[in-house]
Amino acid sequence: MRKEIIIFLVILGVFFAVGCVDDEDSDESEPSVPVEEVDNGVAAGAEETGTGTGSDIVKVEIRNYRYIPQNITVKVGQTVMWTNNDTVLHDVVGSGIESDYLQKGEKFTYTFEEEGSYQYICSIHPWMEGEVIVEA
Ligand SMILES: [Cu+2]
Repeated sequence: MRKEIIIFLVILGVFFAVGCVDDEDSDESEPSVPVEEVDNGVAAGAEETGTGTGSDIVKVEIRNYRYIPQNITVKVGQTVMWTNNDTVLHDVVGSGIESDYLQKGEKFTYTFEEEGSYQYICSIHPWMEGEVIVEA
């Protein structure tokens, strides 16, 4: 019985020690994260209308298990850039598109050279759907 209590206290101690180390780590690495998020937020906001007119790169944000905007229309030759803003992995797969797994903050770009409707999903969360319509 006493042994169990001692083991429990030791585990508790380790837990707290790890917690302190984690805090120090996150303090050090934090400055780079907010800058990136602000950047992405502004960029995604600028393309909320879902059209790519006036810019060669159209941005799609992945957030809360959704592609935002879910449907976009671009011109032939335009590039779409997806940015994962979730802490879980996502990807962009379908209609010939195949990204790697994207970690938080990672981007994937794809240039559409032919007219058509390109439907895609996240292979990890197949209910996540998006579409790119490419016009001449
Ligand atoms: Cu996903």
